Amino acid sequence: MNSISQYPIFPANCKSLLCKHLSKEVFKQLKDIISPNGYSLYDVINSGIVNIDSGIGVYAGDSESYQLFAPLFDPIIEDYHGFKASDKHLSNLNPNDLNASNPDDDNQYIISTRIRVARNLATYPLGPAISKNQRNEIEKLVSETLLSLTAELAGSYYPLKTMTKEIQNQLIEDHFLFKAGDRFLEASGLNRDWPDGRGIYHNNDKTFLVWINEEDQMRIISMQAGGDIKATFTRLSSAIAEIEKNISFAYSEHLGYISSCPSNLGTAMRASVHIKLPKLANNMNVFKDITDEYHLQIRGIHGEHSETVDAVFDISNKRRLGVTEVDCVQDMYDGVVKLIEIEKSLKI
Ligand code: ADP
Ligand code: ILO
Repeated sequence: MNSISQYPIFPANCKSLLCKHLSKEVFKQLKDIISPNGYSLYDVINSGIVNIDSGIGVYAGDSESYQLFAPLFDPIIEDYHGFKASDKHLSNLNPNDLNASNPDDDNQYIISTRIRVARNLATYPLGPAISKNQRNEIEKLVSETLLSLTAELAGSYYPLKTMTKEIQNQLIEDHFLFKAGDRFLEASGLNRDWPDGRGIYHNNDKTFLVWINEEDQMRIISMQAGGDIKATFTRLSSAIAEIEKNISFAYSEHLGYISSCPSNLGTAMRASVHIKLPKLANNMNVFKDITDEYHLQIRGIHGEHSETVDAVFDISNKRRLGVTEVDCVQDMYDGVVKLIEIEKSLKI
């Protein structure tokens, strides 16, 4: 079992929510707590200690971690999501409630749309605290469930262990597969026994994909070329409903869908477009004002912590907890409509 007895020293330039909210008092209060799955304060904070440039810096090992280490998690959750310990989360995955006709019918700006949710199983600890056997059991249960899907969702499962390096690299390059060796996940314990128990399921068209046992036990993804955000959401919503017939997801009335990183709690949804905005790229202040107003995040096109290429950006919702899934997609849609309008109006 990992433990920590000394209050960690953070460098002066540390900006993570961990160093902001781990006071000496909170440290003292939590340092000897161990969750039912053997997860300690050391495990919660190690990623943020090893990676001083973390934005958040903490991971949960099980649903119980969020209660047991609440004096640290609650202020981090409130800071990131603006969601208080007394608030309740609500879910709405009904595509009929989404108001989103294609904002880019002639395909001038939006290259592709992707919407994903994270899911973990109700009856297992989260990835950072899971055993190798448990991880393998999850791989079996989830892949068997996916292989029973029909029609548009029907596809094949590809375990990482037996995948050639060439196929793996091509899937990463094409934005379908997770990368290996993420240093934030490494320090949280999420990469133990890699690549055992990990893999990807996808349908023939690669419009419906599921990552198994990466940061969360499932990342359920719907994606397609162009800007039909509603069609992408509709596919995701029906896939989730099909999977849920066989698998119970970890969910709490307060925090919604339980994820290993507190940034994904609630809807666990990231709805994004890859969008080409060369003029806004020259006017980053205007760009950032719009993304702030519409609660959006800007990423590079090779995933989190990557840089942009040729003025193509990954634009996604930032809010995930205390808002519904429909709200998340609507945030992204409304912001993208505004970005396209301003891009069209700019001279250079
Ligand atoms: P996540 O979305 O699961 O939090 P990442 O930001 O690392 O994680 O993105 C995972 C992969 O999905 C990356 O390869 C990224 O380029 C790809 N991706 C994200 N949004 C889109 C999109 N709208 N179109 C195509 N690929 C996308
Ligand atoms: N632990 C990293 C990443 C946080 C958000 N991203 C996720 C969930 N993949 C950090 O604190 O910067």
